Amino acid sequence: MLEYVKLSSEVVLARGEGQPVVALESTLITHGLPNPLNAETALAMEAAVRAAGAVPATIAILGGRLCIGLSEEEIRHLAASQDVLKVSSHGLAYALATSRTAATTVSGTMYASRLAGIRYFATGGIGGVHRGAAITGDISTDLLELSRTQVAVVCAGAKSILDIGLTLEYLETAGVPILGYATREFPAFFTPTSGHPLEYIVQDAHEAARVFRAHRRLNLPTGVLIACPPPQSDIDQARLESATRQAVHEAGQAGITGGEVTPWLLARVADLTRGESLKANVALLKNNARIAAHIAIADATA
Ligand code: PSU
Ligand code: MN
Repeated sequence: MLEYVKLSSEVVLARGEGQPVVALESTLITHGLPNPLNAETALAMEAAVRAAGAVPATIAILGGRLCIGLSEEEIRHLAASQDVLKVSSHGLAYALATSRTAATTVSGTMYASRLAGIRYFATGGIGGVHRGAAITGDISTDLLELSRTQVAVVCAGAKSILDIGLTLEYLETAGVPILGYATREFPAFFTPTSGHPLEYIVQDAHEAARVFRAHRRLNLPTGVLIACPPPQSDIDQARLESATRQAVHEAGQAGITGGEVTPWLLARVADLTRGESLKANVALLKNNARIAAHIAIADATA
């Protein structure tokens, strides 16, 4: 393994025993959720992976090392840290070469997972084409990484801070298969419905694993997106939509750009909904972690 990469002892052990590993990202800890909910959620995701019988590997850059698997202490420390760099695939080399502490986004975590030979990765929502991208040009590197890195990403679709239609068009052009996990519709993070139908539907973990195995056997270079509807929540959709519109408008007014856009919108929507969005967020993160573990196990035992 590269000099930059450090595997946790749990991950090393899992590899030796051929136990499936599920990668988890760290940007949702440092830039997606407030403290201390972020640490509790990250640990709950790890617990969900373990309860299903797989081994979690939360990925982050600590002291210039790409850590594949963090200890509870490292997660709590990261969760309480200020000024952590948010790195997508384009920031990995910089963060490592300059010995930074950094959280990896979906794209950064996908790349790291592939490097470490981890096939499945669970997150909340992927980045995508932002509303108003025709003017701002804001398209997440997550989409580019999905187009070129062969990792299965288990998510609840994309948040409505994004233009979901354009995000799906991008993925379609890029050749990224999207599997609806027991759903016929692309989920929109807080809600199982987005109005966008899916063509490829899998009924369970075994079917999802079979598709990703076939994808690998065919040597298709892209990732595969596995879209899971969020668990039921009583979140008020109309209120959420108006909060999202307001947040997107305010971000434009405030001149927020680049990597700050997504964290800014997430925090603003949480504020505007008085934290109502956070409960649903945590529930779907745990759900996705559990499902990713089930698929990884089905894949390993097929
Ligand atoms: N969407 C969410 N919560 C998140 C993110 C996205 O609902 O925490 C994070 C993920 O780490 C994702 C990143 O990879 O934001 C995308 O950032 P950007 O739009 O700057 O590429
Ligand atoms: Mn962006």
